[in-house]
Amino acid sequence: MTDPRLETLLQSCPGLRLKTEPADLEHYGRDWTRRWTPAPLAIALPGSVEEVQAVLRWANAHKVAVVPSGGRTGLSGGAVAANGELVLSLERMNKALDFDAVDRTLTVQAGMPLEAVHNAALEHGLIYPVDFAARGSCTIGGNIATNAGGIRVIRYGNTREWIAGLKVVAGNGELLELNKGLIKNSSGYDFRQLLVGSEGTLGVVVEATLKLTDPPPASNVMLLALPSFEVLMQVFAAFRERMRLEAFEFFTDRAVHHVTAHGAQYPFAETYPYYVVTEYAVADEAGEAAALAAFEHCMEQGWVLDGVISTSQAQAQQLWRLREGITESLARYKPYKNDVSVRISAMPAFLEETQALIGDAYPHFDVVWFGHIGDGNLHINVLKPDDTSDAEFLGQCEHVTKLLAQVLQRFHGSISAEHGIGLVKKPYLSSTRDAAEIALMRGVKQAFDPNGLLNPGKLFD
Ligand code: 2HG
Ligand code: ZN
Repeated sequence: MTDPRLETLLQSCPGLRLKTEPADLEHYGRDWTRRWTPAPLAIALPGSVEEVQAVLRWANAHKVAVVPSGGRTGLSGGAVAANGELVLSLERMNKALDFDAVDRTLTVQAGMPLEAVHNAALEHGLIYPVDFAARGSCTIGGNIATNAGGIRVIRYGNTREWIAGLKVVAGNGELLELNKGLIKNSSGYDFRQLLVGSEGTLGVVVEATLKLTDPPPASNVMLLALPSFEVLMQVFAAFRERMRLEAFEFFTDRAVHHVTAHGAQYPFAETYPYYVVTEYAVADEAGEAAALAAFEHCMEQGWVLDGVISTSQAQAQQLWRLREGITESLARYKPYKNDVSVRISAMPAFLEETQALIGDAYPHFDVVWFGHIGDGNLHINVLKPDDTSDAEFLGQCEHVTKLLAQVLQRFHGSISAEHGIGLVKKPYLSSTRDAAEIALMRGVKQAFDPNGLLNPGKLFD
């Protein structure tokens, strides 16, 4: 430990666990973006709320920037520490603290992995319904910081819907207890909701009281093959009208190409241009009949060319893997990611325009489309060809994102549906939020973090 500031940190917070080995600096200094070279000052691993407060008070006294850190599975650079910041990892604060059967809430420390939250809820016969592929590695604190969405938003909404209360250490080290688990609370500004999606720029979430709900009825998973992009929203409407959908996700043949090369099993004899994986409740025979009716209607219309329904849990998982395995299967191509949304009603027109834009912009690049189409959220991953340098590839992709941001602005959409702005989408924030709103955001930041030490450079400068 060479930096003298770290001695003073340990004096302010005796017993604080610190890591300074180069391998640790690299590991904790980056997220899944891999675009920036990690260069944090050190990694602090507090074991209590008091230690988090002590670290932030020390940071204010010494004007050291702090990057709050969960599972670092983010895709927007929100947890990157590339400028001598202190990484504040919540990984040791990973326990369930309290379950209340009457309130149906689970209070957990922020460093608890999402999957552990799922399991803790199930132990009480309930579910925490926000779910996505990174469940094993991401943490609930990070989910809150980005208002994470995922594959069940269509049924349950985003993380924001499930937060009954938060304990947060603000930028100056003060502990805030926000909403305290209340369902009704009309007593002024709801800072709990302000903290959700604030990307670590206003405070460090240290504890969360999560709402739980009843497990869903039994469900089936159906994989559908589609002839074109144009019919996608018609298929969605036909299914949504007839069934209780738990998920409705789409992907393209390029996604299938990569995910099957990565080990996923493909159930059809032929390949098709577009696919949907949908999960729906089948509480009784009527549920199954409705699913078949929707399928048959879509086949008759020519909107669906083929389909398979899961007959076992194992098969349901196999079908899900075709969708959930996509991000991992693309990682080695250093993809440039867009995560955009528009209102569902605007989706058909937006898809048409975006498809033309992307087709023109990247004639030689492998572009993989997938996402949460039922929420109006598209993921567009552009894969870097081996013979194009990182810088050249990034330059081209940034240029196209500028054009995409203009289209989004016209459609009143968002440049970040669920991954956050972080560093990656910072240049495009003004396509989604107008100047007056961004000015207010700066004012809020100033109020919560007067010295500008929490995750500086993320969201806006
Ligand atoms: C998903 O929906 C995640 O699988 C990741 O949001 C999306 O890799 C991506 O672009
Ligand atoms: Zn997603």
